[in-house]
Order: sequence, then structure tokens, then C-alpha cells
Amino acid sequence: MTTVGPKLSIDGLIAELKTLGNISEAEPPVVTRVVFGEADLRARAYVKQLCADAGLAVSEDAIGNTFALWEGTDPELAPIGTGSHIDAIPNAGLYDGCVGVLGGLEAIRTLKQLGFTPRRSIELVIFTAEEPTRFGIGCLGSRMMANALTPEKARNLRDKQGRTLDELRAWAGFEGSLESVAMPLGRFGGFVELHIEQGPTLEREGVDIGLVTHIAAPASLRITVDGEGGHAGATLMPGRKDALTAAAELILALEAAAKATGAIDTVATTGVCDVFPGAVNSIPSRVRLETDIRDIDGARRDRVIDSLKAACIDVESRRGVTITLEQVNADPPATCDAAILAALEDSAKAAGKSYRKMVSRAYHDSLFAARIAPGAMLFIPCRGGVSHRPDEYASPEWIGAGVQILARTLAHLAS
Ligand code: HGY
Ligand code: MN
Ligand code: MN
Repeated sequence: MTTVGPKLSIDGLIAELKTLGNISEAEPPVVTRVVFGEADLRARAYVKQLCADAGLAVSEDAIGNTFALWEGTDPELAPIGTGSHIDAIPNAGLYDGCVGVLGGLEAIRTLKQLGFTPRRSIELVIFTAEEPTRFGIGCLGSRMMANALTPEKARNLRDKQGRTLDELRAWAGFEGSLESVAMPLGRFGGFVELHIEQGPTLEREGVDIGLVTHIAAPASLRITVDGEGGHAGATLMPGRKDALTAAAELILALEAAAKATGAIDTVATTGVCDVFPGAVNSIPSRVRLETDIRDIDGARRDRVIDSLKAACIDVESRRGVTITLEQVNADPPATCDAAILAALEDSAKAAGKSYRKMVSRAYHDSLFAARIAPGAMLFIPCRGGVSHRPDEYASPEWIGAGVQILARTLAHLAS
């Protein structure tokens, strides 16, 4: 039995994580749960029921950010928030996001079981669409809560089938004006997100808890390359305008630009490459790329973006193709709140857990929650640092330690 602090078991939490993981568009153990899809709705219903069973008041906003409130004795004070996301990219695992949502719920249940009474309310948040799969932009729910994406721009978001955010949210049952999603500064008295590290450091060093000081600055750009296409056999090589070989040059140029900064914190990936018409005997006439560029130093990341833009101009003129580039987002990095980090550090010490400070190379909803509240994150190890894969794994011991530190910290902040 894995316990949280004084003889409290998290076996129920481990079972809930497995149940949630089975709510998937793919065959378990593969987790695919794209926002506003059928599996997403079933997962939301499951988690909302767990929150209601725990005696929390559940509500949703116009795009499906979900709130589960444990009212404190002084409800006028801004609540202490915790939470994360339950949507999952294709071919993902059980723990990314879900540890922060179900672990946050477990921390609340543990505090209730121990007879703690919060002065400030404690609010569990399930952010809509942390993953960029559906609309190409990450942290949609928290981004709009922080007013970092206006309703006007949000209305223009479409998925690959051309369906708009409004169409999809209405289908999922979320009504109300997009203008109602934005929250004022101070909406939360503090925000703490529990998440798996999605990297190898904690496990490799044998450290129980990561205290996140900074969250890397993510940027995403869409590139469309238009060539001429044609018959693969009858079109001679001279004069071809092959969209895919042109795109291949851009993919390699992006990789080279990220490596050229010389900083280990600069990363760049071309994760999506759609080829049209996609027939073996037809020269590609159009290619759509989606690129992901990150760094904990925003200016250094932007220099990589500039190199990519320069490569687009060079390839376009040399190959006679037409290249259009759309910057989907280029967010600043977040600095976590020192007082909340200190509270997390005190909790780790009190629980006798080892910890270290670190940056988050993945982005999280805390990147935007930090714009409306003092916030910080705590990481637990994940096996081999693996994430965004079905073999993603966090042990009950690691999860138990994270829930215990979270519970202690929430109790401290809500007192
Ligand atoms: O891509 C990320 O960093 C996050 O897991 N969505
Ligand atoms: Mn993720
Ligand atoms: Mn995540």
C-alpha cells in the first residue's frame, strides 16, 4: 500500500488514473484524448463525478475549463488553485496532466479526511485543451483565462477538418460567451500544479520532488510550401518545384538553427508534416509543416525563429516554390513565485522528501496561470524521462510523494 503522509493510502488514486487512462480514442494502454472529442467528454464526466463525490461544487466556463470548489471559512478571499489537464495527444500515456488533476483531487480528499478546514477556498481546475492537437495552439483554456488569447482570435481557430472553436465547443455542450472566460489578476490567491517531469533528471539523480523555478518559452509556427506537383515519371528533374524536398530543407534548417545557439536549453521540432496529394507517383505540390521552438531564454528562441524565416526566403527563391509562414504563438517564459516555491520547499522538508530546483522544458497551464496568480509547479519523476508515449510511467511512490507535498502546501497556503 502506498501512503500519503500519516497512513493514508493512494491506492484509490492509482486505480482512478488507470480508469481515466482507459477512456481513450485508442486501444489501451495507448491514451489519445483530443479536446472536444468523444473520449474527452467521457473523461470529463468521469472526473467531474469524482469531484462531486468528494463534495466539491463543480462548474464549467464557456470553453470547458472545469472548476471544483472546496469552499473555505472565508469565501471572500481569493481561492488557492491547483490542477492541470486531462486531454492527451495521440499515442500518449496515463500520467501527463492527469497526475495534476487526480493528484490535486486526492490532495483535497486527503485534507478533508484529516479534518483540515481551509480558510481560503481550495479550487481544483481542469484546463481545457492544454495540448495543441486540435487547434494547433497549446494551453487554449488557461491562455484564454489569462486573456493571452482574445475571443476574436479564438473565434478564428479551426481544426484540420475546418471546424471552428465555436462549433466544437457547442457540440461538446459548452455555451456562453468567450468574453466570459478571461479572469482578473488575483482570481487565485496562489496556484500550484503537480506534473510529471517529462524528463530524466529527477529519476537519474534519485530526487523525489522537482521545484520548478521557470517554465520554458514555447513558440509554434505553421509553414505551407506550395510547389507545382506533377507526374512522378514524366516530369524531369530540372525545373521541378517539389514541395516536399523544399520543406525538407526547412526542417533541417530549423534543426541546425536550434543546435547553432550552442545552448542546451534551445530545442526545435517539426512534429507535423502533411504532404499533398500523398501519392507515391505524384510530385508533392503542397506540404504543411508545424514546428515547435522552445528555450528558457525568449530572445535566444526568437533568434531561431528569425533563422527559420530567413531559410524560408532562401528556399523560396532557390526552388521557385511559394512559402507562407504563420506564427501561431510565441509566449514569454514564466518565472515561478518565490513565496510559493518556499512553501513547497518547506513541505518537502517537513515530509522528509529530497528535492531540487529546476526549469520546466515542457510548457504547462501554469505558464498562463502565472499571469493571473502567484504560481509554481512541483514535478515528480517519470521512468526514463519518457512522456507523450504509451510507456510513460510514474510509480505510486513518486505519485504519493507528490500528492503529499501538494496537500501540505495547499493546507499552508489556504490557512
Ligand atoms: O508540449 C508540451 O510541452 C506540453 O506537454 N503540452
Ligand atoms: Mn503534454
Ligand atoms: Mn502536460
